[in-house]
Amino acid sequence: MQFRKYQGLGNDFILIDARKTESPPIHPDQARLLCDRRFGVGADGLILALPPQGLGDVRMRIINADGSEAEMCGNGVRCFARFLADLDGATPSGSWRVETPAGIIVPQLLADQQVSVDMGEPFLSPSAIPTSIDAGELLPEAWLEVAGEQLLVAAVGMGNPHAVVQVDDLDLIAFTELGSELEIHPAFPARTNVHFVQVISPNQLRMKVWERGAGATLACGTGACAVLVASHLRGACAREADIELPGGSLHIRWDEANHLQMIGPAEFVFSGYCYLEENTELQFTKSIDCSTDCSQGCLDPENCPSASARANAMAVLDKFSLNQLVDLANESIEQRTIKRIKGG
Ligand code: ZDP
Repeated sequence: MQFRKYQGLGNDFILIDARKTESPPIHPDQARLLCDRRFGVGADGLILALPPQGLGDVRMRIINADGSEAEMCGNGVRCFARFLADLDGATPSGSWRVETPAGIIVPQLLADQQVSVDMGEPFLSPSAIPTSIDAGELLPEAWLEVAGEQLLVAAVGMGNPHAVVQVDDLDLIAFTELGSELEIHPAFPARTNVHFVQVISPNQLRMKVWERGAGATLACGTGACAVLVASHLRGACAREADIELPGGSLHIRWDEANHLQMIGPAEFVFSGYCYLEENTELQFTKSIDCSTDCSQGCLDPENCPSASARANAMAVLDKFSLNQLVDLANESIEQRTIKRIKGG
């Protein structure tokens, strides 16, 4: 199977073109293996291009490094646009209507490897995020105990869930402990992406990302949008800001139509081929049940499971006399084991 690797601000993805296939050619376990940085290709997630099911040009599925599925992926959708352009050439408008579980998202190619994306509207209703935190006056927000600390956590949905925590100094927080615990906090039933934000000025924010299903990553596009929304509603920044992430900067604007507009880079890294071992699930759907599938004749004589079972049975029959076989059938496993231990 051929794949191409892309990255946006160091948030990296394996992309696979499956637009000509009916069903996804990859199982989540295989995606996890491919994303592994030591046993696989290495990536924060794997993205499949699939045939559209609705009004879009193409459909995108995102599998996190841990094999879980995400509804949306901001850096991923920029990489997705670059991937489609590299495979097919850009469309005249340089944009595509991409179907995602979070709705139709429209990336557009710009100069200098940049891509802008209409990321749609933010979700602020608790059930849509989803979170059990109550919808406050402006946004769902609550003090939660996380790794022994009290954190004021805001919840924002961008198709996928985000928790936003404002801090005075990003360099002084227990990032890994807080991120990993907040990811699985019961207030977020579908788990959550976690972001810590430090306000530098009304048009400049710094953030650190702990991604659901991927851990610490260098950037998160949906997360940067969620951070801008939460920070603006908290009165900490304007409707438009540069957001500095460990992997570089994203420009985010919350426009008059309530849509988030994101601009950032997406770059090709390398392409390759991989051979995927069949996993249990795929093997299971392919395995033959002789008693039903082979009524018209053996479907796979080379690997017929009942042929080897028959051969074993014949070998046993050849080895024993009829009387020995009757004894064998009448002995319990326990008796046979005792006999074997005693060397009988
Ligand atoms: O929601 C999730 O499970 C995320 N891990 C999906 C990936 C989000 C991403 N970092 C982004 O840029 O939006 C790719």
